[in-house]
Amino acid sequence: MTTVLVTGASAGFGLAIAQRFLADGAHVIAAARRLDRLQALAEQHPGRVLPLALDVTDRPAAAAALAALPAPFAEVDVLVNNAGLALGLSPAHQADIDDWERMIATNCAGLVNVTRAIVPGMVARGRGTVINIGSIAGEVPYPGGNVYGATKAFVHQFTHNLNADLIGTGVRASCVEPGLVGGTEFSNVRFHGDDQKAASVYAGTQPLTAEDIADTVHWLASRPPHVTINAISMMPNCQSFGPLQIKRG
Ligand code: NDP
Ligand code: 8X3
Repeated sequence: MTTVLVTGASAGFGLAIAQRFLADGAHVIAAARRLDRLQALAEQHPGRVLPLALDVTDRPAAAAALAALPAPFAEVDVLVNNAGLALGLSPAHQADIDDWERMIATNCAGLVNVTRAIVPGMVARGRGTVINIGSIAGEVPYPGGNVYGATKAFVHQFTHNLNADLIGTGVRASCVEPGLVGGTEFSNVRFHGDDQKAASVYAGTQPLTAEDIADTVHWLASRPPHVTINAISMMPNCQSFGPLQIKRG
């Protein structure tokens, strides 16, 4: 039986990813700060979900909780580092530095905290898949993307460097880098609860869905053990790249 740890499983991609693996019969450790939501998921799948109250930015607490996983959840086969957020869309010279600090703490330090706690067990068992949720923002700069994009570039490069270290261990890492995805709390969080501004991001578009991301993550985890997919970049058809900017005069 496969055991999957999903961070940020209380909403959006993380919830869809947990549900996708549960549909396949897996055991899922559903981790996030909002425990009530995780408990609701656990009630729908008796005995197969471990709801885990986890703030990925709290390294000592995260390390303790992940070192004490009970059977049958103790041996993680698939780690999905999904917990993350964007905060604000202001230009760098006007952005809130507290927002910057929280993005770095969550998207970079938090992801590293969980990875460092889980990967040694995978190496000892000689098998495991780490799937990190990056973003198109880690590849393509856009105005206001500043620190958010930089944190996702970190996720991209950390994934590749993990594979450099893990060669020959049976453990592999992948980075999924989506563009516009609707139906999650991402933009509500980015705009600090401004629902109207959040909804305007998706107006007139057909964005990707959390289920599209969950399918991709599930596909990655189900590749044969000799296959490593380093990264997947994905966007809806309604999104593409723009030109570089030139300021004249
Ligand atoms: P949501 O806001 O819907 O979900 C984010 C999840 O992360 C929540 O479950 C939240 O749970 C959890 N989380 C946030 N901070 C912490 C923390 N400190 N510790 C533990 N869990 C935390 O966003 P999405 O599902 O849209 O985004 C998921 C990931 O995908 C993020 O990394 C995001 O950057 C990335 N992404 C999103 C895209 C999009 O357009 N939606 C596109 C590309 C990438 P709780 O609050 O309960 O702790
Ligand atoms: C989320 C995608 O383009 O809003 O990572 O940064 S974008």
